[in-house]
Amino acid sequence: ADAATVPALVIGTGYGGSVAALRLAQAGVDVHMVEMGMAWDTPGSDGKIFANTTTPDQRSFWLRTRTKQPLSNFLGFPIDKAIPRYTGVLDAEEFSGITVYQGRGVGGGSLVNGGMAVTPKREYFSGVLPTVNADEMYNVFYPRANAELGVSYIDPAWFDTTECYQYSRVGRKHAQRSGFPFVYVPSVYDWTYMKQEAAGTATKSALAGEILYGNNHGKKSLQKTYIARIRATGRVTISPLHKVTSVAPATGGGYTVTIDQINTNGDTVATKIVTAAKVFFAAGSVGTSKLLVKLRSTGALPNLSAEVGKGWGDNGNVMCGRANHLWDPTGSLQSSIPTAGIDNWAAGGAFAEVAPLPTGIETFASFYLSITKNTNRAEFSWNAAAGKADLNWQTAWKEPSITAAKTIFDKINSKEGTIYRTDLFGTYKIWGDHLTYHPLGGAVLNRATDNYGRLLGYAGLYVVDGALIPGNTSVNPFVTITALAERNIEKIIATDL
Ligand code: FAE
Repeated sequence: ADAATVPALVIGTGYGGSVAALRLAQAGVDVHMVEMGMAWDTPGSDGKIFANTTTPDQRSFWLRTRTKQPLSNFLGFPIDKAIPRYTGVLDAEEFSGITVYQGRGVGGGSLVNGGMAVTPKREYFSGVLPTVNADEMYNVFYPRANAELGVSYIDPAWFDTTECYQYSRVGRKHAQRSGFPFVYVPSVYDWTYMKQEAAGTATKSALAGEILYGNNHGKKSLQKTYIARIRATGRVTISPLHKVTSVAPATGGGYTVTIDQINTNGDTVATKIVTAAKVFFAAGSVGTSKLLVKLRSTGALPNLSAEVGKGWGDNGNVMCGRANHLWDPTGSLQSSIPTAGIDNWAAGGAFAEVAPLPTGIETFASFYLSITKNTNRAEFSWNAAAGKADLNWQTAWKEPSITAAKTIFDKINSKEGTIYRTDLFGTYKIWGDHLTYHPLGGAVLNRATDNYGRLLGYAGLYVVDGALIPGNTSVNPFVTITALAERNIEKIIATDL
């Protein structure tokens, strides 16, 4: 392959990568973005780009022959099914003690996520990013991130009346009767569009159960925000179905980046070499950490800090369901976009989102994703024999998360005279403690990098994604990932170009 040369190469097209690419391009730098997933710009034979949660198909999962749905069971029955192996949009990446769900494609996690766009409470920020100036974040970078991402709140009057949030109103009632603060959760969903879905004047997306495998309408994924503006600069090339496998110092300066082009079976069809003056790691917490521990151990970047790979956390994610009384239905029509939560962070270390179960039938279930204070941290290491990176997280490390979540749900159950559902994650299993949607850390700010994401040991290499955040954000992470990337790239453009 002939070696092309670019001033800046960005690995990954999620939040961190999109912020970096946009700001570099606006500063006059030509950027090449490399993305292992698909472009997600072409409809399939059903006329839709993304598959529905109720009918997963090859588009739904990254290189699996069987679905691996976060809720593996319903009414005790396993619901996973065979699908063709394909470069689908949701990766359920299995490590020894945890399955880490991640988005794959141009837009990264924004393609699959729930769109909950939460800025942490300022009083908790020093616990999230202790070395970052909070005044700057809350005066400049959080507002910038919220504006660029298109974050807004649901109209409370509509929330109070619409059929599709009955499940959330049941959640509010139960929270308040037990004395817990109920809060609205901001979102990047287009609320005007959702109202049109409810009125029957627009094609349904949130109201048709679209989530996890992509939203065909309504959700402002990065494709509609940062990436649209990236394209408008005319300075950025995006290469989907290209996976970075190595980065090493180039003779004469800069870095040699090795890239495998893959087909939709995941097979390598070509290997390309690009020389880049600067390389931005934005492959997500897991992707960036795996790549960096490999490069440190295999001799490509031996001077990377011993901190690389450390400080990984699951944002304390744990799921559970409660069985409601027959007189307390949650509704057969449930918007797939959560917009409400129960805040018991101060007293119990848990923030629980009232999540939908968009099955299309009445389930009499309330379902919750809790974000909890869990201080357990895992480490990535290179397994030379297997030729892959391992993560040493243990399932038992979720115990503090379950304890924190119980401060909310044991109390609600006792007040309401209800019980936990035991049919959602297996047979007689209450807690969804086997997974996370929120991987964070592995190249922690001011430890593996300097205080702006410059990798120690190598000038011109940067981390700009969720790998910088030490394991927990107290709320859903993408607004913080975006705001931190805005802060860091502003400094890097001012001082390193
Ligand atoms: P990310 O968005 O993961 O982007 C990394 C990109 O790099 C991906 O597109 C990868 O395919 C690509 N990549 C990886 N390795 C390579 C390689 N070697 N070569 C080329 N490309 C590569 O990273 N967060 C919230 O704040 N609110 C929510 O409601 C929410 N819901 C979620 C629901 C689900 C089901 C999931 C999975 C996540 C959810 N998240 C949510 C988490 C959020 O999407 C995640 O924190 C961010 O997407 C992480 O952003 P990064 O920029 O770190």
